[in-house]
Amino acid sequence: MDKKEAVEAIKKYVRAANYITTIQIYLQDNFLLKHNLNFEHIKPRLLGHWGTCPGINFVYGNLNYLIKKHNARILFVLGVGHGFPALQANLFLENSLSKYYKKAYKNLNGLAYIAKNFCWPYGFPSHSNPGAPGVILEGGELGYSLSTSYGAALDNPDLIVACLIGDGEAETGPLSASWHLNKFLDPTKNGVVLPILHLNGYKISGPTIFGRMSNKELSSLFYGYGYDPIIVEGDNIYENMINSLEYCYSSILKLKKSKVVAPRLPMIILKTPKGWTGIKELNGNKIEGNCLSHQVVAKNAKSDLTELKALEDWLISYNFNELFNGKFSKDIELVIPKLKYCMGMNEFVCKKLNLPSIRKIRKFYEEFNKPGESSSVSMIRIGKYLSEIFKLNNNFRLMSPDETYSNKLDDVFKNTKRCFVWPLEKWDKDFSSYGKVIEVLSEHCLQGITQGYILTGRHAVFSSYEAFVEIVSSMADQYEKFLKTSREVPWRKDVASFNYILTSSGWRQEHNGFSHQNPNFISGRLNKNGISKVYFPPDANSALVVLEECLKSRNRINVIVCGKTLEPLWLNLGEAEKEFKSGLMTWDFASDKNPDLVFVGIGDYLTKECLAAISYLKKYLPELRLRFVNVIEVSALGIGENKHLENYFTNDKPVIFNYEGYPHDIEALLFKFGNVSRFNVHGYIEKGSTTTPFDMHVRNKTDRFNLAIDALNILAKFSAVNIAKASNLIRIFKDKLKYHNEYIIKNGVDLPEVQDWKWERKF
Ligand SMILES: Cc1ncc(C[n+]2csc(CCOP(=O)(O)OP(=O)(O)O)c2C)c(N)n1
Repeated sequence: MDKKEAVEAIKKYVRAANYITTIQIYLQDNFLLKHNLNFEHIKPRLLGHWGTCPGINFVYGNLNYLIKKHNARILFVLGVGHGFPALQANLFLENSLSKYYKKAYKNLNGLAYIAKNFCWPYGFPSHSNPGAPGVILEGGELGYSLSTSYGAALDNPDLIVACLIGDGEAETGPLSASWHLNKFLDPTKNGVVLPILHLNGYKISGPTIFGRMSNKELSSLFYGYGYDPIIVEGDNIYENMINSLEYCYSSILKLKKSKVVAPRLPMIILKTPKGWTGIKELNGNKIEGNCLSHQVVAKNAKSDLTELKALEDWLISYNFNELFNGKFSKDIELVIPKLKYCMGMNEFVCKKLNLPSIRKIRKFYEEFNKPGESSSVSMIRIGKYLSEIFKLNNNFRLMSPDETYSNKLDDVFKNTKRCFVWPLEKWDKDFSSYGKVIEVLSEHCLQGITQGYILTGRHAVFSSYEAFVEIVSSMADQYEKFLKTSREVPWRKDVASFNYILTSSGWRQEHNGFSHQNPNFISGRLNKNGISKVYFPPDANSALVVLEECLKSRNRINVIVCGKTLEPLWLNLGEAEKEFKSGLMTWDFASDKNPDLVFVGIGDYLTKECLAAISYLKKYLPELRLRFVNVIEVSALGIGENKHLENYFTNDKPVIFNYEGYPHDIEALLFKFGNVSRFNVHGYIEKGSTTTPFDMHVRNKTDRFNLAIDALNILAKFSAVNIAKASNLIRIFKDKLKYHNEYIIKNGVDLPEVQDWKWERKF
């Protein structure tokens, strides 16, 4: 096919795709317009988005031609998920859709099937989704296409990811930051992302910022980001696009072979009218080339004759019967690649991750004789373990918003580096173009790149400050929806779990204070149903056990919350494994039989305060019977569903929780347990400042003294302790709190009694 023939063939392909897109939005019958269009043929609810679709069809058709010509391997990532009827039209045309939906075979019945079922109850949804072949991004919440694409390209050297970005989408914070991800992919070792910024000029109800920039401004901006931008527009847009894609492809191949610092990869800025080829004008309003074409044009077509006629004329204008007579015309087939190269056929299998054995490698963990007698730092242990994973694998990445050192994971630099393919100074430490750690100060970018990496078959850990991971809460929500829907799609393959490690928690923020205290991400994950698991390993040994299990798990979001300070070890490896299995465990070394009251610790620092409260209470009231339960995994706790929780919490005794996050997380779970008045939950109550570590607990009433006071009040109420005795002791603990306050104001550090506290009690 020469170029002229190719242009004509692609034009026909796009015409067919535009028609198939349109009938999905509007028609429930008469799909080939065999009869004059009447109200009966129109769907009762007109749903979907037209405006972006013709641009998607144009890009898809042109990419198909490129793939066909070069047998290129291209993954298509659609940013504007609301353009799904277009994507679906292309999946239908290339026949990848029928691989999973037998009724969507490429014939008249298939055409009727996809048209009727688009945006139909129990049919196809309005947005790009896991039920569509080749899709790794939902695209409903805009802004994540480019970072997801970079994640897919990482360590996938044979892949080109064509990422179609809406110009409205490009205004979002996450997308704006993602342009810089080209600094982290050396094209000689990774795949390549080809960004296509779709400048149709409009969002929902007004112009886009990019749409009002001059070509010079656009070129300068993207040149500055490190791209080689090509603007595709104008009367000869089809020829222009073929030439531009050809140029991009050859430039990519060249850069993949040449080792250069700061490789300047191509990108396309595509200018097409919004709603291109649709209704030009309706009721005196400009539609094509305006935001009025964003969603459904002529939305009264089921009841208004003028609008029905406008729709009919529009559909007739594609002259679809010339392109399809039960089969598609030869020209169209010439544009479509062999099935195995089609973009909808991209499937990724979860690669094996070799995990070092915690038990075999002594440096990861520590054994001890007595709980609390020795100490360790969870994050350092984790760093050693991750470092070993880097030694054994090439399909693993650590993502960090500039915090690998700060989060004490720098042991990983014994076996890898931070990735950077832009110029480096000789004093820049632990950087190289092949490093497996991605450090960029954008949680959004890291979230997107991790999603893309995992959904294309690899494994990753995202380590963040507890407070600032909240920045990506909404992205994580969307990702969770994607995973949830994927589970309902039988042919979707397993993917590695998305593993977060949250550290620098609100309980140890003496450098920073109030701004750095926020456990809300944890609440968000717990609010979701079942796909997220939140773990609170109480010490370094259990942190390793949890991490290993999370890395083995599939199709989940795992959140591991642990500290980076030197803290007591409570569990040997075997005990940690046992607790992990049940999600919670009574710690015998801190428990009496038939307790009067149960303490429950959730979180490493909170556990320590509980145990300290127990040791104080037992010191003053040795006859008091207490139990300590540690919860390592809240989401699996399933209070109300787990039939055996009374084995831990008794049937009727008071229970005091001391919890890492907002008390409401636990209160909501306890609601189902019945007899809730006996539960009392301490947790983060939004109090903080730049103060001592212990004072952070005191302000939120999660410290040992406030816990002890609470216990005494309750025990007195339950008649387990004599009221006078309880009052007396409460006074002692209140005095301790007063003294603590005076002491820290005078000395700037915590009381020696607090700092030097060690678990010593024998039960
Ligand atoms: C983060 C986010 N904010 C708002 C919306 C609502 N929304 C849906 S489409 C749209 C306009 C998108 O414009 P653009 O990316 O240019 O897409 P196109 O014009 O090609 O349809 C908006 C604001 C959204 N989906 N996601």
